[in-house]
Amino acid sequence: FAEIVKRQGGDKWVHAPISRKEDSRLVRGQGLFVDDYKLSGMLHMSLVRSPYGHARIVRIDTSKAEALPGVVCTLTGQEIAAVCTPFMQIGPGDAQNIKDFPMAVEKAIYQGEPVVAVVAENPRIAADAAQLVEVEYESLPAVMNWKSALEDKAVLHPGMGTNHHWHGIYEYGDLDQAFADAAHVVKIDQMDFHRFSSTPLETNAVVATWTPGGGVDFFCNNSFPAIVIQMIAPALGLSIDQVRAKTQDVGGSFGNKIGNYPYMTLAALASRKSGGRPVKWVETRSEHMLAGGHGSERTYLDTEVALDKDGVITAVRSRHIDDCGAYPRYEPLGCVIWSQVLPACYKLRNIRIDFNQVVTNKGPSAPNRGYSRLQQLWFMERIIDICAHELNIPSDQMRLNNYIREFPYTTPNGCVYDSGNYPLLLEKAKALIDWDGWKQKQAEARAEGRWIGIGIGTTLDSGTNNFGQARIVNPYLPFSGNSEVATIKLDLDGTVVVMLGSTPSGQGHETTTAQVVADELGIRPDMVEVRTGFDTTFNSHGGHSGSYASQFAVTGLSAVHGACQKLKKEMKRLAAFALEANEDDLEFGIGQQGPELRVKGTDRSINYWGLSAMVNINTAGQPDSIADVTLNIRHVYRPPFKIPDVEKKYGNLTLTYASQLHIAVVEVDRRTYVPKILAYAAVDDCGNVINPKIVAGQVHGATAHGIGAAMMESYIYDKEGNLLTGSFTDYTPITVMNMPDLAFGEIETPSPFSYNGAKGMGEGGGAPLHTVSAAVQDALFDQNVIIRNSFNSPNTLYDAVKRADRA
Ligand code: MCN
Repeated sequence: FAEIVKRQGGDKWVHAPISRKEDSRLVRGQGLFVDDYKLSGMLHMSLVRSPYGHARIVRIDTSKAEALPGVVCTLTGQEIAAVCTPFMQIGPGDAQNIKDFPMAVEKAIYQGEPVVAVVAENPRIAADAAQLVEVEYESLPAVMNWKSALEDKAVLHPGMGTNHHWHGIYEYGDLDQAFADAAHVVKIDQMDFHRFSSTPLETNAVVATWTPGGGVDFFCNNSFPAIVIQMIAPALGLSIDQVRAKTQDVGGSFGNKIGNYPYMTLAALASRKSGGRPVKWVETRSEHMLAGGHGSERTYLDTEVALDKDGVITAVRSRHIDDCGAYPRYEPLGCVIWSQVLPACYKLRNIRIDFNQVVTNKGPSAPNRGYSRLQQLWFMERIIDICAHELNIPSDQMRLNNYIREFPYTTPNGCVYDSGNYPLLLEKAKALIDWDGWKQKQAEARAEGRWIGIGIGTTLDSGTNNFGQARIVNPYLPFSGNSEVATIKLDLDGTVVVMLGSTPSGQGHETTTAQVVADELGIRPDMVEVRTGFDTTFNSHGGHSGSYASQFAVTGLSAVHGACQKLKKEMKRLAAFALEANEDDLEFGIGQQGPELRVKGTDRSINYWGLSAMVNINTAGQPDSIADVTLNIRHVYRPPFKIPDVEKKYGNLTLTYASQLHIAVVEVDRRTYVPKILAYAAVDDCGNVINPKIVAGQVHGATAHGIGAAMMESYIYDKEGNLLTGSFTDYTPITVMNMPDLAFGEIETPSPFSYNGAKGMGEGGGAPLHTVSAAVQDALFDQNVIIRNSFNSPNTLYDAVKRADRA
C-alpha cells in the first residue's frame, strides 16, 4: 500500500496524498489537550464577568463566595493592579498608553470583561462561588461604533485621552495625476466589513503553577507561546527565563488563541495567591463567544476609483476605520499586515488609504484567520465588481483586465509577490463549476423572476515572513522577520525523532514533517516520530516560534529540511568510519534491519541502531575523527532569500503569496431573502504541494469558515453594549447541513522564495466572503442593489433591497 501511495506522489513522499499520521492518535482520544491535564493539588478558576459594556465598579463583596466550603481565594482587579503592570501593546502610537490589565480595575469596558476570579477545589464549586460574588456597578454611556468613538465624548482609556489609537496614511504613486487622466471615476458609498470570529473545537484553557523559585509554569493552548511569554513576564515582574509555557495538542486556534495571555496571567496570579497550587481555567463556549477575541470590523468611506477606458483600475483612494473593540492588542499590527496585499491581485499602482483604528465597548479584538488582510481583499474585490457593473464589463473580463501577470511582482509599497497565475485559476474554476452552463441557467431563472447570481472571489494568503514584510511599511515595528527551529535526532534505539518549534492546532504538521524527513533519509513516514509538544524553555529559539501566519510549509519545513541535512552529514561520517568506506559511496535506505546506510552496490550496511550505539553507547576508544559527531541536531531556519532594494534597507525578507479563486452560484429567495449556495468551486495555488490531502482539507475547512462568516456568523451588539448574538442559536457557525458540495481544484506555480517551492495557504478563509458578496451582488444588480456589507444575512439583504427600492 505504501508503495502505491508513494507512486501517486512520484518517487517521493512529498506530494503523496497520504493520510494524516496524527489522526489515529487524535480520533482514539489519545491527544493531550489542556483540560486532560491534571496535576496533584490542582485548583480551578472561574471568572465573574461584567454584564455591562461600560460601567464603573463601585463595590465588590467576595465574602459570601469565600465562605463557601471548597473556595480557596478570590482575586479582584484592584489586587491585580497592585502586583501586575499593564501588558505591553504590540502596536506603536497611542495604544502604548492603554492600561491593559488582565482584569477590570476601576471600570469594565466591555461586556464579559473579567471583574473577579474565584479559585476553588473543583470547577463546580468555583462556578457556584462566582455566583455569590456581589458587584455593584454604575453604568456609563457605551461607545458602540466608530462614529461615536471618534467623537471622544466618552474616552475608554483615560491614559490615551482619545479612542482613536491609530492613524496612518498609506500613499503610493501619483493619485492626482491618475485621477486627472482617468476615463472613468467610480464613487462608492460607505461599505462595512462585519465582526465575526472563529469557533475552535477547544476553547481557551490553561493550567498555571507558581513555582517555588518564584516563576510560573504554564500548560496552555496558546498558539504563539514564545511571544506571549514576552508579554506575561514583564506584566508579572518576572524575567523571561522565569516563565515557561508548554503546549501539547491544540484543538483549533485560527489565530484567536494568540490572544489568551490575559487569562494565562490571571491563572498565574491565582496560583500565586493559592500558595503555588496549580490552577486550571477552561473557558466555557459562552465566555469564548463573549470575550475570547473577535476579528475587528472595518468601515470603508469616501472610496473613489479611477479607471482607464479599457476598465483597468489606475487608482484607488479611500478612508478606512477599524473598530477594534475594547483592547486593540494585536490589531495595530494587523493593520500593518493588511498592507502587504494593498493592491490585492491587481496591477494597481496608485493608492491612498487613510487608515484609522478606534476602540469601542465591544469585546477585544484578536487575530482571526486571514488576519486583517481579508478586509482589504474584500474591499478590492467589491471595487472590481462594482466598477465592472458601472462600466458594463463582465466580472470575469474585468478581473482579466486587471490581474497581475508577471512574477516576482513588486507592489507599489514594496512587497514582492513571488509567483502565481490568476488567469489560470479563473479558467480552472470556471471549468470546474461549469460557468457557461450556469450562465445559461441564470438567464432562464431570471426570466422566471428568480434572483440568481454568479460571483468570483480572488484571494491571497501570505505565509512566512509576515513581520518582516510588515516592517517595510512600518520600520519601527519591533519585529523583523519570521524564522523557525526544528530538532532531529537518532534516539538511543535508532528511532528518528523530530521536534518542532511550534504546536499545530489541526494543520497536519506531523504528517508533512514525516514526509520531508522520509524523503531525505530514504525511509517511510511511519518510521519518523514527530513530537509537536512545544516548550518555550527547550524547543523555542526566540520570539518567532509558533503556529501562525501560514508559515509552516515554508518556514517550519525549511527548518526540518535544514536539520535533516546536518543529521545526514553526521550519520555519513559515522557510517563511513564503521563501514570503512568513502562518504560519497554511501546511500540511505531501508534494509533487512530497518533504516540503514549502505555502501552502494554492496551488502555492507549499518542500521540506525548501530549508528546510534556508536555515539550513545560504545563511545570509549572512538578515534578523534568521529569523537565530535552528534546525532541530535537543532537547526534554525532564517529566510535567506534576498529581495533587491528592500533587502538593502531591511535585511532578508521572504513572503510567499498563495492564491485562491472561488466561484459561487447563489440564489436569494425573493420572499424570505435567505441566500442559498447552489454551486461552489475553489481552486488553490500554494505552489508545490507537500500533501494534497492536507491542502484539500485546509481549503475545505477555510471555505466552510468563510461561507459561515459570509452568511451566518456576525457578532452584533445593542446600543448599551450587550452582545445579542452570544450563543449558537443566533451566532450560527456553519455545519455540514449548510456546507455546499465543493468542486475543488489545484494549480501549482512554485515559489522561487522557498526551498520546496511551497507557499503558505492555511488562511484562505477569506475567499468565500468576497465570492458570496459577489454572487449576491450579481443576483441583486437588477434590483439596483450594491452589496456594501460583508454579512449576507436575510436581514441585511432585505434592508439592501428596500433601501434600493426607496432610492
Ligand atoms: N501544506 C502543504 N503544501 C503546501 C502548503 C501547505 O502540504 N504547499 C500543508 C502544511 O504542511 C500544513 C498545512 O498545509 O500541514 C497548512 O500549512 P501553512 O499554510 O504553512 O499554514 P500553517 O501550518 O503555518 O498553519 C497556520 C494557518 C493559520 S495562520 C490559521 S489562522 C489556521 C490554518 O493554518 N488555523 C487553523 N489552518 C487551520 N486548520 C486547523 N485545523 N486549525 C486551525 O486553528
